[in-house]
Amino acid sequence: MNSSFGSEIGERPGFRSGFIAVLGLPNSGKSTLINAFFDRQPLIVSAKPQTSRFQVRCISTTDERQAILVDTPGWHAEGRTLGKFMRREIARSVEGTDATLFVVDAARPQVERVRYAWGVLLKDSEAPVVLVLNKIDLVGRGKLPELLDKLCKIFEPKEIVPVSALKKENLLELDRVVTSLLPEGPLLYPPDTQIDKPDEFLFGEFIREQVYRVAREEVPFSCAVHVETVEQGEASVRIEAELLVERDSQKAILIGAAGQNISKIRTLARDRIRRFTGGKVQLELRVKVHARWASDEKLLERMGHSV
Ligand SMILES: Nc1nc2c(ncn2[C@@H]2O[C@H](COP(=O)(O)OP(=O)(O)OP(=O)(O)O)[C@@H](O)[C@H]2O)c(=O)[nH]1
Ligand SMILES: [Mg+2]
Repeated sequence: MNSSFGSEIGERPGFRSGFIAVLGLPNSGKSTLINAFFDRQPLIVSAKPQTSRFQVRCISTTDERQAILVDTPGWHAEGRTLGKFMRREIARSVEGTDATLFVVDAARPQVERVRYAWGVLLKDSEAPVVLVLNKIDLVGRGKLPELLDKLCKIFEPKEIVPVSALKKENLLELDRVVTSLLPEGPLLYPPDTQIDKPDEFLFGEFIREQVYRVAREEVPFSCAVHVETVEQGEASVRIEAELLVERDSQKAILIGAAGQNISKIRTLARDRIRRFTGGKVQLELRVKVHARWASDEKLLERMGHSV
């Protein structure tokens, strides 16, 4: 057993560890589901589809197991360079995984789209698949058995678990299933690690999350955040970031009349970062037009800080 982390966790006989890819259509609640495993919400979430763009490993450690839950962008067949980049991020997550959670929105199951995504994503994977039927809080209890039965027949998953990630319903059962699917093994990350991305990435994502909340029309989808400076103080952090958009008109929307929107984004992002770090946050934002950021693979890779 691995004892290099100087902790008893992970040294017990029967300890389990491994990778769980979390897949599904956009907006099915993948990131919300992973966040529910943590006190501090490491992932960004929004009511709009196509929020997550990168593969992000979140590490949840208990006395019994270390589950590395891999968040992925919602699967979408179309899209230019960014779409291709996102599909590659998903494909990377499926490789070498110990199990897959395929999240389906109970309120909008979209069976045909799920069937297509399932076929494409899992064609080379031998890992067991758990169908997580999420958002059951939005569906009448009477309708649930029929829906579960239907999905079971179509997809024949190893297990099917109805949950509400938002209301934290039935998550203990999901945890039990996840744990049972992990192989016995040592800690793969130090037990206090929660996410395998650097701070710049997290801060950039927390800023981007607020763009989804504040900006209208297509602006959030056309916006990327490039964190230029992170200066860590004793109990504070100073962050400078650029918000990249593709057109002048989007820049105008993002800034808003008399700077209203950007100042709202800044306040919300500062609070979100503060909730995560627990310290003081100084945040400076600039909006810049970069017509081709979404087709600049190198820039996308840098923003995703692939590890
Ligand atoms: N009512 C309800 N809403 C949920 C639940 N889980 C997630 N949501 C909402 O669904 C929306 C999408 O959630 P996300 O976690 O961002 O979904 P995602 O699958 O990560 O989306 P992408 O990253 O765009 O693929 C948000 O508004 C969530 O609050 C749930 O169990 N019940
Ligand atoms: Mg997401």
